[in-house]
Amino acid sequence: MTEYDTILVDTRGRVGWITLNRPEALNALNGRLMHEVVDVATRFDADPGIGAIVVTGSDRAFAAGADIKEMEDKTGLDMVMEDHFGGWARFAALRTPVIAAVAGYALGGGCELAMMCDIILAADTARFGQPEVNLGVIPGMGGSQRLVRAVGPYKAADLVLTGRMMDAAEAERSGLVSRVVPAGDLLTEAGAVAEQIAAKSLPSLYAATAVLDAAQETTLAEGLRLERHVFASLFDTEDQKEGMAAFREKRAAEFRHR
Ligand code: CO8
Repeated sequence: MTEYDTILVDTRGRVGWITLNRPEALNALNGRLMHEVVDVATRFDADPGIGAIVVTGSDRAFAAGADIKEMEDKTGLDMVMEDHFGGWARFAALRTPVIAAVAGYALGGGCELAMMCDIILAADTARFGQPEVNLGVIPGMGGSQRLVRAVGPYKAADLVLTGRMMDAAEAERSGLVSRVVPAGDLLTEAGAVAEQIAAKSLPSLYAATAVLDAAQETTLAEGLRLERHVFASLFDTEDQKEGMAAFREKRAAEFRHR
């Protein structure tokens, strides 16, 4: 596999692991890291041998935001022309389920990266925030939009306008975090959840992430129509026949596509 400078990459069974690895900058997301994450995530997404992806950081930081030192001297035009956003948009559109395993700081772009994932598992040490207002800017990788959908408009405004951090317990209460676990168990737990997901039929996983994503941006009526179509389409897969036959025969399903 390709060598990467800013991330560590591993495959364990059907789970692809991406570990952000810029310890000198608390895993700040620079352009290189974006390209590397997107490159490997796209490869995992195209590989039928991978049924789930885990993205994690270090004990100290999932990611402390976009790289401020890299951005500092840019113009607005630079941000657009150098496409500082496009890679992350591709990451957010992955069809393979992605789990963010967050310990320590998930701030700014780090919090936004976690919100691009399907499930957020947090260590009890995790701290989430959108501190961009302290830098004279606002969230730029989806924070103002995904956070509102995740925690509601008032909690989101509290975080975006004050720039304060919230701990794992508050993040779980607010609905941002799927589960909180002791820091020492984070990777084991993330691996277990990822393996549980990766054992399912890939077409149903891809269908599920597509309709869940659609729920974030469509009306209820439109979302229900989409769900019905996608639900019906899965009845043309071998895995649906196998899954339902296995239920009737009281045995574990042997999905072909996994
Ligand atoms: N960018 C660059 N370097 C960083 C960043 C960052 N976001 N965060 C930390 N670092 C560096 C520090 O500069 C320091 O480096 P050095 O030792 O060379 O001085 C090293 O990491 C360790 O950091 P600290 O010494 O500051 O560690 P502390 O434990 O004292 O503090 C904090 C930890 C509280 C996390 C602190 O580092 C901090 O406040 N970091 C910045 C958090 C922040 O403001 N994040 C938002 C950034 S803006 C953003 O994310 C916008 C996203 C949209 C961009 C869209 C285009 C890509």
